[in-house]
Amino acid sequence: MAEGTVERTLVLVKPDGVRRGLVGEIVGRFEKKQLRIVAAKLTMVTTTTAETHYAEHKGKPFYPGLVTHITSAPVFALVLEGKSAITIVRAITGATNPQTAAPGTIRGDLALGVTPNLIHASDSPTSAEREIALFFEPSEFSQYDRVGAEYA
Ligand code: IDP
Ligand code: MG
Repeated sequence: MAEGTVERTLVLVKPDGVRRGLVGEIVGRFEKKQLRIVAAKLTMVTTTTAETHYAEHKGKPFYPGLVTHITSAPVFALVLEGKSAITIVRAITGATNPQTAAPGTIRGDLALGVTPNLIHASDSPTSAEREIALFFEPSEFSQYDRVGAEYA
């Protein structure tokens, strides 16, 4: 089986996750998978940033509620790095609708509502690059070796 290439992906623990006290639970699942946290912060998303971040959804019925939700309280933003990180993080996150997301995934285990579905995770290398640049400056990144770095 081919080893994946090292990727970076943006994760946002959405306001529902922060307000429910699930930052540790969510980040912990990614840490245990041996992905490396290379940047992280608690931050308010401005309406301008929300509209840029979710531009692909503009015009959809759920878009106004999505922008309202993501700007309603802080998000915990982090960049995770590892082999095939984008695909792995999406798999651990689970399907968009928590009511059909598989048990064992974060949304499947912990969420019920569709807009408040706990997490944003980049869906492609192009999205990841754009989204990481929207939330983080280059100076906010750290470099270090994880224990078990040979796998990650
Ligand atoms: P994703 O977060 O799994 O990538 P997207 O289709 O990119 O899902 O949608 C972005 C976000 O918009 C979702 O995470 C969810 O919060 C919200 N959303 C998507 N579809 C619906 C819907 O049908 N009703 C309400 N909210 C939705
Ligand atoms: Mg998406």
